[in-house]
Amino acid sequence: MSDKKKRYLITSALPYVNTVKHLGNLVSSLLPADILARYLRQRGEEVLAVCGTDDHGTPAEVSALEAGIPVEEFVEIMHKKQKDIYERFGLSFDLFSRTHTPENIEMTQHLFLKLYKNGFIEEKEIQSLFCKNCQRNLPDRYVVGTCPNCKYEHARGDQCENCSKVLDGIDLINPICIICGKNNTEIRSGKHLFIDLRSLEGRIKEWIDSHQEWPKTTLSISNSWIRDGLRPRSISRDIKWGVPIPLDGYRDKVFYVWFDAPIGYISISKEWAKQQGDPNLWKKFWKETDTYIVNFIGKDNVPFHTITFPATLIGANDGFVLADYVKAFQWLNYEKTKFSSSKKIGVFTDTALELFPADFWRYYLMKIAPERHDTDFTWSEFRDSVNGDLADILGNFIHRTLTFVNRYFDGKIPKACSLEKEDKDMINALIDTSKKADAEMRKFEFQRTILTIFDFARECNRYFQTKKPWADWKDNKKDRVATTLNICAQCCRGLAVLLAPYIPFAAEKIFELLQLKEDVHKQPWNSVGKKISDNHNISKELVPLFQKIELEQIIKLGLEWGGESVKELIKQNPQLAPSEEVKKKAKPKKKKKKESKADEKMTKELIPFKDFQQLDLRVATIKSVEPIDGTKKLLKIIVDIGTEERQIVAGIAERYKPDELVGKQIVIVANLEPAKIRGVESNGMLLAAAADPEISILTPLRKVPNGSKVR
Ligand code: B3M
Ligand code: ZN
Repeated sequence: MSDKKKRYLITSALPYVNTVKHLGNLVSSLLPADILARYLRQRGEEVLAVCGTDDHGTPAEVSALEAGIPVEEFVEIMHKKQKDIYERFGLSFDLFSRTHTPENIEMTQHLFLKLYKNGFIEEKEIQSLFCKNCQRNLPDRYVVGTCPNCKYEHARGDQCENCSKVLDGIDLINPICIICGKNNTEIRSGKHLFIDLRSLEGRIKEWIDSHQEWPKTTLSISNSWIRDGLRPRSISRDIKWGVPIPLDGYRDKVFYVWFDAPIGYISISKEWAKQQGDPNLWKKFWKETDTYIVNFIGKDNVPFHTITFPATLIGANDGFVLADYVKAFQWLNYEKTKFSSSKKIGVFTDTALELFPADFWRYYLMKIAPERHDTDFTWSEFRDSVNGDLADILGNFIHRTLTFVNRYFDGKIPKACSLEKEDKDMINALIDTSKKADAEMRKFEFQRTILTIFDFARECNRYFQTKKPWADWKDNKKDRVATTLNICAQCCRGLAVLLAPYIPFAAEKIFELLQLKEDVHKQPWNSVGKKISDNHNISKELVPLFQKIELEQIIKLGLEWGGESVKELIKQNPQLAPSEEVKKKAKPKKKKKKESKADEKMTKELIPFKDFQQLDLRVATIKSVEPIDGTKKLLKIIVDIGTEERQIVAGIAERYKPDELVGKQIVIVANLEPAKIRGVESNGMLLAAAADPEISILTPLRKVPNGSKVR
C-alpha cells in the first residue's frame, strides 16, 4: 500500500444475486474488503468501500425460472436477503447496492459506446445452440450436458462444475435445454459483439508487469492468460435479462453479465455520490491517480479483473484509472470437500448467523483465510478457535482484568505505581504489536495480522498469570496490584482498538465494559499507547464477551451439515455419540470410493478415463529441500506449482541429496488429501519410478510453466 495516495477505493466481488452465499464466498472478498475498510477508516483515511449484488445474466434468469417467479421480482427479493445478511455480519460498505440500476445501465452503455467509437468492438458470426422446442437460443446456463473434458453429465453451458473447464454450449455432448428438459437442439449461427482484447494486450500486460507486488495467485493466473495470447471475447447474449445493447442490429440482445458486473463498481460509487448530495464525488475515486484502488476477489474472478475489465477501461479511454492492487484468494474448502452452492455443501451465510454470532465466523474465517493456498473449514477447528482463542484467551483476559478492578478498586482503574521491567515490557509489546500488525495489514496480509494480534493477547494472559494480582492482594501489596491492573486495563483498550476491524462487535463491547465514551472504530492503531485516565469508572455489570460452544452442539452440527472432523470428536468422546434417531436425521453420507491397496503388479483391470482424470497432475519446480530430523528417508520439499507454493514430504532421502533437487522440475499429484508424515504436513506427492532400490523422479523433457497440467 502506498503512503503517497490520498484516498482509498475498496471493491469486493459482487456476489451473484441468485443464491445465498457460503462462507467460502464471504472469506474471499466481502470480509477482507470490510476489514481493510475498517482499518483505513480507523486511521482517519478517506475510504469508499462498495459492493452489491450481481443481478444480471443467466444465473439470475435461470434461478428465477426454477423458482417460478418473474426475474425482476426474484432479483429484488434475493438482493434484499443478501444485503440483510451482510449487514448482520457487520460488513460496513459505504454502499451495498446492485447492478440492476439506471446508473449501471447508463454507465455500461456509455463505456460500450466509447469502446465502439474507439474501434475495440468487433462483430462476428458465431454458432450457438437453439432449442427447436422452445424456439429460443440457449446461452450459458440455459443448457446442460456431458462435459467433453471430464465426461461429467451435468455440466453447464458456460462451465463444468466438476473440472472447472470454461465451456461453450455447443461443446456439450447430449445438450439438454433446461426449460423444456429435451434434447431437441440445433446449432445456429448469429451475429455477436466481441471486445478486441488483442489490440489492448500490450497495455494490459504493461499494467500487470508493473505490479509485481500483487499476490502470486493474481499474477500467475493473469500471466497465463497473457502467455496464451488474448483473443476477442464475446460480450453479447441472446437473453432478455441484462443491460440492453444500444446498437442497431443488437437491440434485442443484452450484454454478457461479466461485461456489466465490474462496471457495477463504478455505478455503485456514482449512486453513493448522489446519496451524499455531491453527484460528482465518485470521480475523484475513479479518475484521479492519487486514489489507491483495491479489488478483493476469489481466484476464479482474476481474469475478469486483470484482463477484461481493465480492457474495457483502457479501450474506452474515458479517464478511468486501473486498480492498484488485486487481492485474489484461493479456495476455502468445507471439511475436505468443495463448498458448493448448487449441491448445498457447506455452511451458508444465513445459517451461519442463525447458529453463532458474526464475530465467531469473522475471527475463524480470517484465521484460516486461504491467502496462499486452499484451506479447510472444519467444525472441530471452528470450535477450538472460538473456545480457545476468543473465549479462553481474549475473553478471559478482559473478564479477569475488569472483575479484579471491580473487586479490589470499586470499579475504578487504579493508578500505576512504580513500573517494573515486566510492566514496561507489556506496554512496549502492545506498541510493537500495533506496529507489526500495521505493517502486515499494509501488505494485505490479513491472516498474519490477526495471528499477530492474538499472540499479544496470549502475552497479556501470561502477564496476568505471572503477576498473580490475587496473591499480591493477599500479601497486602496494594500498589503492586494497582500497577498490574492498570497495565492490564491499558492492554484491554489496546486489544479492542487492534481487533476492531476483525471482530467489531466484540471491540465495541470491550469499550462499553470499559465505559469509554469514544468510538472504538475511530481509534487508529498507533494510538494503542493512549492511556485510560486514573480512577476512570468501568462497568459494574460484567458479562462474558464470548459464550463457549459445547462439544455436543458441534457434534450435532457436524452430523447435520456433514463433517469428517466431527467423526474424530465422536471417537474421542464415545459418550456423546448421537442416538439412532439423530443419526437417521443426519445427512446421507456420500459413497466412499473403494480403497484398494497399492498393487505392485501391473493390473489388467481397466478404469474409465474419467477416473484417471480425477488425478490433478501438475508440473512443479523444487524451491528448497530439507531433511526431516530423526528420519533417514524423508525430505521436506517446497515446490512452486505456479499458483502457490506447496510443502510435500517424500521418502527419497536415501537416493537424492537436497542440492541435486533444487531447481529441478518434477510432476506432482496436486489434489491429494493433506497428510501428516512424522508430524510434518504434506500437501501432494511427487511422481517417481520405483525400481527398487532405485528411485527415479519423473521430470518433463522440456521446461514448461509451473502448474502445467500433465495428462
Ligand atoms: N458475480 C462471480 C461471483 O459471485 C461474480 C463476481 C462479479 S465481480 C464484478 O463469484
Ligand atoms: Zn427447450
